[in-house]
Amino acid sequence: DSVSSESRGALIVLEGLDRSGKSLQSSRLVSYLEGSGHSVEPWRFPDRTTSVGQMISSYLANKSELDDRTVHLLFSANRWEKRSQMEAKLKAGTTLVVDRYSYSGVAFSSAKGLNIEWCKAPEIGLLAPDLVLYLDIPPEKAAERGGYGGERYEQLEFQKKVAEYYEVLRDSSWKIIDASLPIEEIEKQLQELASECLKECQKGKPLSLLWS
Ligand code: NYM
Ligand code: MG
Repeated sequence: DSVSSESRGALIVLEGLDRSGKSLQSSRLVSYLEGSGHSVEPWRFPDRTTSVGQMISSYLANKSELDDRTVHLLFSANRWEKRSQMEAKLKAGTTLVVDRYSYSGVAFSSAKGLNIEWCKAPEIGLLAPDLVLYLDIPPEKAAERGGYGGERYEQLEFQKKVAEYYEVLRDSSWKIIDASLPIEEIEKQLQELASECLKECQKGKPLSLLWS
């Protein structure tokens, strides 16, 4: 029969170094999409509310020590434990704006010296984003913004390595946004890119899986 299911939501991911402005832009994008009448939710990884997320959070706060590979797998597990819920929401027509995803997982762990292919492996089979918005900022400039929260990884030298791995991961589908631009300018660019993406999903673009 010709009855098509209600159109699905889009999986939109924001990536970038610490202090690149992801969190602010994510929430502004959510407000914009809501205002345009879409069903949309803000998500973030790590999701610190789960028990896995609490282990990650305490590690990031330097309150516990974990082996590098172990914590890598915890970050991945934190996405896996949310996968079915994400899929259900997307299929029900809700767009998810996600602050960090598998690319953070691979870039940060690779920057510690872990093999990049090893880092990608546990991400295989997670939902692939429909849109990756990369907020591009020179590490020095992000560091100048101050307010590094004092968590693990929030150091200039380390962030420089993370930036190199983001560059290895990025493909032609990523949208690279100059995160040094004024906030409103970035906001406008993200709105246009997200709107375009939503249209494609509404037209029936199928959900796909990482890592491809
Ligand atoms: N991070 C984040 C990882 O190392 N691996 C991951 O898979 C994810 C999602 O956690 N410095 C790192 C990047 C950040 C830190 O994230 C906490 P946030 O967005 O600052 O709460
Ligand atoms: Mg941070």
